[in-house]
Amino acid sequence: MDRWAIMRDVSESLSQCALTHQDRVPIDLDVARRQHANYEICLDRLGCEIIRLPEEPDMPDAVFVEDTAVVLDKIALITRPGAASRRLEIESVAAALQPFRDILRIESPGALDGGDVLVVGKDIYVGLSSRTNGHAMDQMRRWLAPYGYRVYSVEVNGCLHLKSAVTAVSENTLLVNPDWIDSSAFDPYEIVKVHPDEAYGANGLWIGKAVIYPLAFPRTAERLDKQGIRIEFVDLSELAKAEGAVTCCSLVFAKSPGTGLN
Ligand code: CIR
Repeated sequence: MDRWAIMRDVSESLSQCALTHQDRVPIDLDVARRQHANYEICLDRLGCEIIRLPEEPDMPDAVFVEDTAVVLDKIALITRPGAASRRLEIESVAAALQPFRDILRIESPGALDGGDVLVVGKDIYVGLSSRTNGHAMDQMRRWLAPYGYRVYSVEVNGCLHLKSAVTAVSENTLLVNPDWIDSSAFDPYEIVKVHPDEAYGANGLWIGKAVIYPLAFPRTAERLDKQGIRIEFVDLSELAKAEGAVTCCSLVFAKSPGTGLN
């Protein structure tokens, strides 16, 4: 097991989650919990030791731990989520990260959701979205420069987060929905575009040997397969109704900083 993965159990209040681009539809909590458990098994299979935080019954979106922190080699940046309803989620995640990384924090008036942060090596792309603002990006640029990171901004339109529109699926390949971002920002990388019928298909979780990817997007999965990318399928249909995707449900980071593991 060479990575940690912080996860949090699904909240019983999930059906009261924040929604921005989707209509509210009934969520089957039992199915959501089962799917979440299968996702955990998948992480375990890919070499992640799970740190499971207890359910937060009064925080509907707390299962989406990705939004509360950005974990880098030496430091963890605790976010200040753009939705005020989510700001109580951060302290327990900060406490869980404390033993492993030095902690930095986004400060007001900065607002940042981890879902808006794409880290590719030393390049950090920050989505300017309804949840993340320029103040947060400026703070990141200032604080992360001494660690050798370059921080770039990317406008996000039409979806919740930058990582709804682009994720890394290998060291040099990005999976992109070009309708929601200007993909020329990512010219140095090989680009795989989502199938036009699968707008939400740009979110995959790359963990070394494989990409954890939703069953819901078979045509995009075919494109990844053609690129030689190994896929571990998961069904996250219930969490998708809460506008969640694959990356949002965990914070994955290397146990030994500096080993270059993503
Ligand atoms: C929210 O609106 O904050 C949640 N319902 C969904 C958050 C999904 N997080 C992510 O994509 N990183």
